[in-house]
Amino acid sequence: MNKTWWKEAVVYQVYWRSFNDTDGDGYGDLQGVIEKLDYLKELGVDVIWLNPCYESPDLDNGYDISNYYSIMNKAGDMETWEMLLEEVHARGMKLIMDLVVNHTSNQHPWFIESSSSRDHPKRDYYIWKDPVNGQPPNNWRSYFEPSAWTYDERTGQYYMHSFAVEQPDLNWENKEVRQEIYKMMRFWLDKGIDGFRLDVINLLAKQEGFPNTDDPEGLHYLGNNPGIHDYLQEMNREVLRDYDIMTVGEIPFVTPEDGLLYVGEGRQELHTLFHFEVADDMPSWDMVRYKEIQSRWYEGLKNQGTNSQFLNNHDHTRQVTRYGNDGRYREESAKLLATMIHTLPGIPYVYQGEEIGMTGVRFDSIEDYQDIAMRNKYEEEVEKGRDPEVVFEELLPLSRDNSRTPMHWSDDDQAGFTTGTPWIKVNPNYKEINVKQALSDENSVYYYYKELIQLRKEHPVMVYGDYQDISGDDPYVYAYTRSLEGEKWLVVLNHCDDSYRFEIPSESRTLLLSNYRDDHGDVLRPHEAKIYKLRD
Ligand code: ISL
Repeated sequence: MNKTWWKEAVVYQVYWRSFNDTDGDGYGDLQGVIEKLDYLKELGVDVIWLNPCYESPDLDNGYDISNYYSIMNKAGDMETWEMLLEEVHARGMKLIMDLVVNHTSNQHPWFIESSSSRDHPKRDYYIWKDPVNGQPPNNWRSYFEPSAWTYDERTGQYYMHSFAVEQPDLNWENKEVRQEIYKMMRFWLDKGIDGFRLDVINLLAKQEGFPNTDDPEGLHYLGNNPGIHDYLQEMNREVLRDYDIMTVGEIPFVTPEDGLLYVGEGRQELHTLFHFEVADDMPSWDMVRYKEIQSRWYEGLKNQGTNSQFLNNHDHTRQVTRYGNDGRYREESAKLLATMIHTLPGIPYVYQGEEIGMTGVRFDSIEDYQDIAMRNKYEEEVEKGRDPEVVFEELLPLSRDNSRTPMHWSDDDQAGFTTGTPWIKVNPNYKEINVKQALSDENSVYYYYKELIQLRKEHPVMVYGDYQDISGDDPYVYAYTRSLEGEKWLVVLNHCDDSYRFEIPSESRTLLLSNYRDDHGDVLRPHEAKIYKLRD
């Protein structure tokens, strides 16, 4: 497999609206990102993934775009965005943008024109279908609605939306749409960005004939349909291959076999992907299942494609809460999870705040939650007559707002995030968990991340090494080797609240990094993580 800059990168995800607010409107902004670039540079990350900041009515936090060529007022303006790109590059880092082209906002001029009449030239920029016996064209639901179809009285047809009513799906069968998207992609690439994170990119192709499904709740029918690879190979031919960039596809429902079709080095489609066999399909920690997933993806992509490693993002609850221990062993657990993400095969992603061990949140009222997905689901379930309290408790753990509360910079008011009223409440534990505290504590999660990232930079074995799980079906310990050209490393992780004995191979070994700063050999302490170099 050939070596490239993006395979060796550590990516930091900036959810700008919750990152740093410099104008006191309660939303983070691009100027706020600029002011924290030295912090990110010091951490050691190479690439910044910026969530969407394009003009938008902002119903789905920027994933409902009304103008691909301008910047949302809350975030700033094009001049500030260009300054951000310049400052990122000045520090030797790279910037990838979020590309949201499965759908637009219903406020996008294209949709306003398309929905104005059946005969408008842009009518089939979107997916319009006649009612069937006065009902929606089929029984598909969407991620955020009971039906994937909304009826438009004016023109007497339904339009399709894989997400909210306000997020109509683009019709990728329409060559004009595809050319418009490729033109927009070149606009941003020609400004000098270093790639894209492609939002639900496997949903672009819809099932032929839009047939009913026997599993409306499963949503699988929305993705990986025939034609998707033709679109992505055309996108590669028309745009991507002309630039030295990184592309990472967000691909729900994908398996390793399918994944290779998207990111195989000979496929001329995308460079790498996010799969969701953990984040979407594994509600809580299951070590044996996690190991099986890791081994299956390693074997599936080995020497042909590049995976990503992450356990949280702006859509998924913070990892130390969901998959670790955010109480007594919060710091040890945060460091253990980081060790895993940064030493398993694939590009590691750091979601803002993860590097200081930020946790999920619990608000007491649905009114405190802003996420359209959670609020729509709450209404949908309560409208069925279910007890609102039961529904609320059910939705809490996986609410996307768990990971969207503002970044904790200090123990000042609003965690130093804003001088105004934050768009979403700050997690009350900011007094204890914040960057200022982390920087003053040599044993903090922050400095552990910094060491981990530095270790990866200095040792190609972490990027290109073979992987071998040596812990089998042990329910607590995950131990695996990474090997490259004679160099062999061993990672040992005790994902458990108790001490646990695990026989470490007796080969000669040097401890390179541990979250306990010393080594008790085969006796692994709660949430202990160790990286050894076994031999030169
Ligand atoms: O949020 C999820 C489950 O909690 C994910 O399934 C997510 O909805 C899905 O992966 C698609 O996410 C992407 O597209 C959405 C947007 O709301 C998400 O923020 C984005 O990451 C629509 O653009």
